[in-house]
Amino acid sequence: MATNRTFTMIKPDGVENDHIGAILNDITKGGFKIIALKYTKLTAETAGEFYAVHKGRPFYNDLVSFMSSGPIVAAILEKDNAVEDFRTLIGATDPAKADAGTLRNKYAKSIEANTVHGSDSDENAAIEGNFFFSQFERF
Ligand code: FUP
Repeated sequence: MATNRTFTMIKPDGVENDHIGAILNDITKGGFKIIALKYTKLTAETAGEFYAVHKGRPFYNDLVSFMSSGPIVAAILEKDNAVEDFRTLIGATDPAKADAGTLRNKYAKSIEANTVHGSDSDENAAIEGNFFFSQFERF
């Protein structure tokens, strides 16, 4: 059954390039409700934990360095079929392959600095939301 929640991050490049407002606007225009929102920063340790599934991949160390290089914005989003619809809104992992109009097509510069994270399953959406937000912040 499709969940009604997903988790997202605006990555350090999106924050550094002043795209927070535009991206949140695109997200709400896309029909998603922002139900939790936080401006924060990952450490190398917490970034490593968040991306533990990629440990051992050739890009893992660079990914952890990049994700802890500056502030990020974390959010929980609500919409029918949220996980799948948000993956459609953000586009392919490699922005060069992302469809026109998707967030990565509009704002991202490289596969590593691809501006926006979106959970890939209902299970991971719950795990990732819990990683950033306490029970009092999640509603
Ligand atoms: P996605 O689900 O689209 O965010 O992509 P993945 O879960 O496959 O990858 C997570 C992150 O690892 C990407 F957002 C960027 C980084 N990555 C690379 O830097 N190089 C790669 O070849 C693949 C992923």
